[in-house]
Parts: sequence; structure tokens; C-alpha cells
Amino acid sequence: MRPHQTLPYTLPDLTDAERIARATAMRERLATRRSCRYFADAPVPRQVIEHAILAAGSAPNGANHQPWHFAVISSPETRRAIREAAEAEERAFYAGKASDEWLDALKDLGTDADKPFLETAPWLIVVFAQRKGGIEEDGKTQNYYINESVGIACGLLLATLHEAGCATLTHTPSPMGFLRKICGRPEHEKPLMIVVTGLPAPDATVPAHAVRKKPLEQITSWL
Ligand code: IYR
Repeated sequence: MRPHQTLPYTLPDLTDAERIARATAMRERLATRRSCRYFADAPVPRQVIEHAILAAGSAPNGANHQPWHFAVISSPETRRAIREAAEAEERAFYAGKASDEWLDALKDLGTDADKPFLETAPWLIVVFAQRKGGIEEDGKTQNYYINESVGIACGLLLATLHEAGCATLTHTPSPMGFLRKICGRPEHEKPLMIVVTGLPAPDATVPAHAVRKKPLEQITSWL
């Protein structure tokens, strides 16, 4: 007897060839994801966003407290408010707060303080990490492995949106405290990132720099 309530767990009984084929296919589809900064203003169905958030909400996490909240913004007024606040922080960042080394690391990405995509893209998903709350969201119970949990959730969110044919951008204006106020979230929630999503603009480009990925030999050691 196991000392807790259990449910059976099974997975499809694949052959090794099928496992390899599925891993390859998934990897190849994920490899076409890019951070996109040029969005069309075309709509994307709300159901796409709902399914992507439910996928994010299935992430492994500390003690199954599911320490995340997704504030989904489509209203033009709120997108404008977020753009204005984000650009104010970014202007300070690019005009002096960032070190020369940091600005140098960004130069191949072509980013600057202008963030028009915050108004162009139809959906902004502001991801909050709940420092407290537990599964009942009581605002008091300690949560665990918060950044790890919400980071994995963001990965699943991005993967699902990509699979649905949506372009995405993880945007992290710093500091991000203003998002708590705009989204009406409590003090114990920490804004982690804005996931911008929609369709790519017809003339969208991505920085060539970002296409260079480290090879397997470099990112792996087999012990
Ligand atoms: N948050 C800024 C700067 C920035 C920082 C990193 I590290 C990036 O990979 C990209 C941008 C901005 O959004 O412009």
C-alpha cells in the first residue's frame, strides 16, 4: 500500500522507432519558434489563449500549489496603459540604467525602448508568480519552487501558442511592478513576464543572431 491516495498512470505503448519519430517531430516544430517583435493586428480566437493557459496550468510545480496567475489583456485601453508604463521603464533602461556590457549584449537583437507590439498584438498574457496562497489561493499558505514552477508553465504556454500558429514574445520590462496595479493583482504576486501573442506581421523579421543555437555537444554531457 502506498501511503497516499493514488490513480493509475499509463502512457501509450510506443515502439522505440515511434518514440524517436515523435521526439524528432516535436523538436523540429519547436525549433521554428522565434521571439517575434512585429505583430499583425489581426484577431486570434480567445479559445486558443484558453487552451494555451490550461496547458501552462498543467506544468509540474511545487506541492501542486500551482503558484501562477495569468492576466489576459485584449482591451486597447489596457494595452495602451501597459505600453506607456513599459516604455517609460525601457527608456530609463536604454538611457543609462543598463550597463554598457548589457547594451552590447543586446545590440544584435535590435531592441530599443519603443514597444509598439504591446498595442498591435491582440493578446497580452501577464504571468504572475504567487509567493503565497496554496491550492486554495488563500493568500497565506507558503508556495514552493515558485520561479521554477512558473518558468516551466511559461514554456508550455509558449509551446502551445506556437503549435497553434501564433507568434510569441516574452517581454520583461524592468521593474515590472506597474503590472500588478494595472492588472489588479495582490502584493504577494510577482509579475514575471508579459507573453505577447498574435499573428506575425506580413513583413515580420527576427534577428539572425537568435537563430544560432548551441549544438548538442556543447549543451550536453553524458556521464
Ligand atoms: N527588457 C528590455 C531589454 C532586453 C533585455 C534582454 I536580456 C533581452 O533578451 C531583450 C531585451 C527590452 O525589452 O527591450
